[in-house]
Amino acid sequence: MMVRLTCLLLLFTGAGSLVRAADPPAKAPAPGERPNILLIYTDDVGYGDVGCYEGSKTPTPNIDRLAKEGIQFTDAHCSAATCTPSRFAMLTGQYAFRQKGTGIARGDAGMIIKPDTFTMADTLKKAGYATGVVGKWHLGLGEGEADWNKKVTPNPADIGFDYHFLMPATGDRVPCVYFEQGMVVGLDPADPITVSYRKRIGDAPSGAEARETLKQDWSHGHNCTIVNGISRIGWMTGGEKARWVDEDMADVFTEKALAFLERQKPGAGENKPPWFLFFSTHDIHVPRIPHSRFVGKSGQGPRGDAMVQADWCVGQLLDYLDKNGLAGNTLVIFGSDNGPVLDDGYKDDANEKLGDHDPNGPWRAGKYSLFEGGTRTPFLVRWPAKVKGGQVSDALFGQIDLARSFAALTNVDVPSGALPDSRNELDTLLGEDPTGRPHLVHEAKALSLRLGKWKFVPPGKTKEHLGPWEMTAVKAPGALYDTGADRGEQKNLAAAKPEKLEELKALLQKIRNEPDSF
Ligand code: NG6
Ligand code: CA
Repeated sequence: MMVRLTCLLLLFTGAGSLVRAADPPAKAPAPGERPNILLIYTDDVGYGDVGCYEGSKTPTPNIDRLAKEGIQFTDAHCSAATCTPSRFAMLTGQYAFRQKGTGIARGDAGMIIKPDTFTMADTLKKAGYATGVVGKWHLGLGEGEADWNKKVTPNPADIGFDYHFLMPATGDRVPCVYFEQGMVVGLDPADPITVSYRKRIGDAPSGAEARETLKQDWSHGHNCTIVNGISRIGWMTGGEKARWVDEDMADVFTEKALAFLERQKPGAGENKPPWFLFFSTHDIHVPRIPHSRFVGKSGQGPRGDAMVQADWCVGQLLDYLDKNGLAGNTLVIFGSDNGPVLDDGYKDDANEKLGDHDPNGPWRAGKYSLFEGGTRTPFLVRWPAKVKGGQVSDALFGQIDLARSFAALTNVDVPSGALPDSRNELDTLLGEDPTGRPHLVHEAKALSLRLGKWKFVPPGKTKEHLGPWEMTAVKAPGALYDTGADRGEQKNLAAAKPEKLEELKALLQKIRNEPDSF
């Protein structure tokens, strides 16, 4: 099997190019040269949801600052059109389709990234960094159906994070509690937590029964246990004092992130290693319940207000870097885990109050879709010590490449077989390579593929619009678009360019068979 695959690989890579056995040796950084890394990862934020991107009517001055002082990417992608597989791919450098069970995770899913996986966090830990993650996780915890009253393992400490403070899954899934260093925060042992995704538990009225009491009504799904006046997916009893208050969540995450940074500060005469913080906002995922000080600030209802709130969080972190003299040598990266969605299960006026704001910018469809809007998301990079501000990059970039690019940046040897689909694209990340990756897979149940500007969408059905959706049927042999000349993927060139279509199909098959970096 291996021999056959290797032969295939050699065939497809063609003359002149060699199979990548290992990364080119990274230049050893001068002492003190390695930057801190702040990876800001937002949820369901579309290309047009950030003020500096085409189509946006949302004020995000703090995020826009990253573009002004760094690089704004126009063709950067998360790996998948939903959260769990995108996060999995970014942290493991492996396309999610290679591992079963990487679809949207339940709130009681076991940890999806196995402890023996060498991750982005392991990479930076190996480089000597202090590593932390604060915010949305949605990659499972424990062995599955965890007992939340005890220490839950495995957890992010087993995949390279020294510190974690998390929302276990999503805001719309139980358990609705924070989770820090393996434990639920603020749990009263006299009021234990039980969580179930199999059957109803407890006798509290559900979101389906007590609809008139809800702070924000649901539109589809989300009608099980009510927490803080909002009904969720799944059932939960107990843990009353530990339950989060949605309105305070952005403040809580920001405070925990700043506290992590504060702990990395060297004392007088002390040396401390650089740090890596993965700051993962809940905004702008549903339920969108921003703090009262952001309500009405976007003119777009709760969805836009949640974006203003996310921007505030970014502002707090950037201010901290400024005040502590850290801005110059901190690599700040801003991204999103999938494309935009409007009605994602709650009646929060996302469609009604949209106005002329364009969440997916010029791209087609959004979250859940195989079209560009599914993964083509805002992506900004700032590192004042190394990167000139005010740049725009049209390079094809995949978040899946962050892990190996960080390895190159910090001069870490990646163990053989690790980060299998991740490429060292440090030059692209820092604005030196205007082309980027040659190709990139996009996952949304099925797989689509970009090769340069060309895009292949396989035959089958995929989501259209931003919720409520329609299903679009792509007929055999699939669709071929030129995303350069035809940004909205309107002109299917499959019949006009059958060889190009075959080239992309064959390449996708090759990548399916064998990770790209080998
Ligand atoms: C869907 C949920 C949606 C959201 C999504 C995951 C329903 C009807 N829809 O199943 O609201 O939670 O899963 O989003 O329940 S993600 O960004 O975390 O992938
Ligand atoms: Ca998401």
